[in-house]
Amino acid sequence: MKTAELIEHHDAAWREASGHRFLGAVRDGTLPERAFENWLVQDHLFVADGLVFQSRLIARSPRRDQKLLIGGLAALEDELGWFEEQAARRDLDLAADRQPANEAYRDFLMGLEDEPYPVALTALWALERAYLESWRNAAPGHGCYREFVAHWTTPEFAGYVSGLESAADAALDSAGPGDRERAGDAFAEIIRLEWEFWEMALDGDGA
Ligand code: HMH
Repeated sequence: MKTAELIEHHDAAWREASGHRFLGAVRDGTLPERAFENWLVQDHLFVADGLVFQSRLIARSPRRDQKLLIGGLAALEDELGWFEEQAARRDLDLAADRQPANEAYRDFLMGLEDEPYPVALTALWALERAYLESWRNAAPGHGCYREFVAHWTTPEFAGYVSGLESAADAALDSAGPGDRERAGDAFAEIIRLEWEFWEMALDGDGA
């Protein structure tokens, strides 16, 4: 299955994750600030873990994907800086522990290191695409959330996600049926973890 078919095949779960009520609350302004800040601190940890995952993926990527993935890695490092600025502005302590859903997500990403490249790349595409789609569903965002929504829905980010889509399609094209099936399983798991991550942000801090 190729990337577009994966989304179609998991349509209901895809829409539940990328249309989670957290995002509706960002859009209409009913999201408690504490829930947003809880999410911000946890997502900073997630991005730090993502940077490790992506670094290791680059080490085994084919020549044709190096530029794309290295560009994405540099963007993740920028993103960490951006989270740090936002946290400083809001006086948030970033030295928090991972909440269980975040820990489970990290464990899954680390486990992908033992999976074939097309499987891990499909997972990377899926998590970035889900993130883009989620923030699009929160657009334009209410009040103080607007700048965040704008930040995660830029044309540059959308361009990166379509680059990942082409790369994942190329990798899946040359993969055997077993690897394709594992890529489908990884996609389903990413969608589940994305849903749990939003859920965690709402539950995790008294919201
Ligand atoms: C939970 N998924 C989550 N956080 C992110 N920052 C991304 C995806 C995109 O990097």
